[in-house]
Amino acid sequence: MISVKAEPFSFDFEPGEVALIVIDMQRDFIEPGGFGETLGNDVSHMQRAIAPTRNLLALFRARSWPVIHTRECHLPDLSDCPPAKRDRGAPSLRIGDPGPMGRILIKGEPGAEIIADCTPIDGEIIIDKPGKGAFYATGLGEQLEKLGIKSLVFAGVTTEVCVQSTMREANDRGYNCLLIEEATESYFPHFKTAALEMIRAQGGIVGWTAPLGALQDAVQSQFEGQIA
Ligand code: TIU
Repeated sequence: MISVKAEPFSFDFEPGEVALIVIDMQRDFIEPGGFGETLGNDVSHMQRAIAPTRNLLALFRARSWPVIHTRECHLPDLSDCPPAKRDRGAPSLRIGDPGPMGRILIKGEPGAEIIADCTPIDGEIIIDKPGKGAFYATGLGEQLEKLGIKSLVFAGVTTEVCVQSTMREANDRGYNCLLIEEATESYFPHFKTAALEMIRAQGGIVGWTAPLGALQDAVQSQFEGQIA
């Protein structure tokens, strides 16, 4: 058992039963000209999450623990995009429209790809999802069951939208969920702060949060002196 100094209390997990889920670290959310910017957001906020997420990926890869990447995107014919999602508001470009990184939020287009710093490596799972939550209309639940996962560590963007939605879905399915505080970002810093508080309030009503260093320390002390 590994015990992480987390909030609201220790996050304990078995090494063979943990997976990392990196939510939507895609060019469409992180780089100018993508979906995030078409909605009117300042995408520069996302930069802060990149290095911590890369370090978190390194930690899981060093131990050969499962890593899952998600991508919010839609089929080219938009058959999996509800009109209510595409038609809402007044974005500068809508889902499926051509933009500087190809069609906005469409599978296979450059904008839907994961940023270079977080590129999946062989053996890692990629889940394409049409919704904000990664369990909706995907095979994620079956994949986690097959792997015997009980605890999930989360990173990615944005904190209060796809990360929190997926944590809530996972929590309802019985997973213990830990969000790494520096490895997630919002376009609105005060929403990130509020989302972290919401997650761990009421005795961990949705899950736990911890700094990356707390997870690194816990893993290191567990395996100290052992051969990887
Ligand atoms: N707009 C926003 O904050 N987020 C999303 O639309 N998707 C994700 O969070 N990935």
